[in-house]
Amino acid sequence: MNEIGSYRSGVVAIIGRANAGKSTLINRLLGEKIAIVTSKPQTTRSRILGVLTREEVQFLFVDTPGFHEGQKALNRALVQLAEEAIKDCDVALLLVDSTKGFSASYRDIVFKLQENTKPVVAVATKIDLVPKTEMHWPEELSFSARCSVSAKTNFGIDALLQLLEGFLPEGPRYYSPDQLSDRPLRFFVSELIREVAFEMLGDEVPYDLAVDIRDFDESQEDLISINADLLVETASQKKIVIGKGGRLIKELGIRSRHKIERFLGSKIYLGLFVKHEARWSKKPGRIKALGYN
Ligand SMILES: Nc1nc2c(ncn2[C@@H]2O[C@H](COP(=O)(O)OP(=O)(O)OP(=O)(O)O)[C@@H](O)[C@H]2O)c(=O)[nH]1
Ligand SMILES: [Mg+2]
Repeated sequence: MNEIGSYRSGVVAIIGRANAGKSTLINRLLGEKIAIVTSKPQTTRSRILGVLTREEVQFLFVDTPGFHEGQKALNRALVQLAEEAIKDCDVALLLVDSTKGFSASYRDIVFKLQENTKPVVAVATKIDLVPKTEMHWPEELSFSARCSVSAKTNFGIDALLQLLEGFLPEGPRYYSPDQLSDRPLRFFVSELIREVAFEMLGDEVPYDLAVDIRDFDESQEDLISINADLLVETASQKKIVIGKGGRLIKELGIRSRHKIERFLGSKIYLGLFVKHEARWSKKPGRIKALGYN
């Protein structure tokens, strides 16, 4: 228990390689879905704030894009987001998928963390998928703490929160207790559509696909009307997303509408339009305008 008046608050950056389980963990920590999750790597494209307010502490969790190679402007921007999150946090969680272990590909992240003077907690994720063996963490990195979690079964989640509380400085309640994130609703809507597209499309198209909410109209009492463009980079990708006789885009629309209605707790109209916009993922200004920042 803290002394009266000594409220704690601070930023906890969640970092790690693509597909390590960062977004699943932030959703579990908050008890609410604020970040989309897919089985494919490089799902997250934004720094997403998730606020967890307790009586004596406010955690400002930041989900980040996974570290990955890739030379497009989009790829570089994503890695930069994760790097900035490391610099701006009070404590960093370094997530490593326990089914994969601490591979050599983590070296770059390790170097960046060593430059940083903030505490780093090593977190082995997805431990429901591995037999109970200790994760091997490299000797050269001295972590402030180590733990194992499963966002699926909830194992280790409360212990992680308790541990993190100890790393947060004294500070004010930055956000009101009912505020979950700093992003507008339309951002979450665009992400839910992207989540469906990621799972429905093969391996190539999702990485060149962006969702641009053109309008979000709440003026009607019992129906929110949303029109969104699905941007793709080539004419052939446009054909794939539309599908034979428009079947794929229709199914994508139905699945997206269900997810968005659950999220908003309201009936919605959803209009989806597939647009060929060459090179959007190579234009830093466009990437930012789409909310990937
Ligand atoms: N079994 C199991 N699967 C998990 C767990 N956490 C995440 N996953 C799965 O791992 C995959 C990747 O999860 P994400 O949360 O999207 O991973 P991420 O690190 O945010 O990925 P990027 O945004 O691409 O960097 C998804 O299929 C999740 O369902 C877990 O605790 N247990
Ligand atoms: Mg993610």
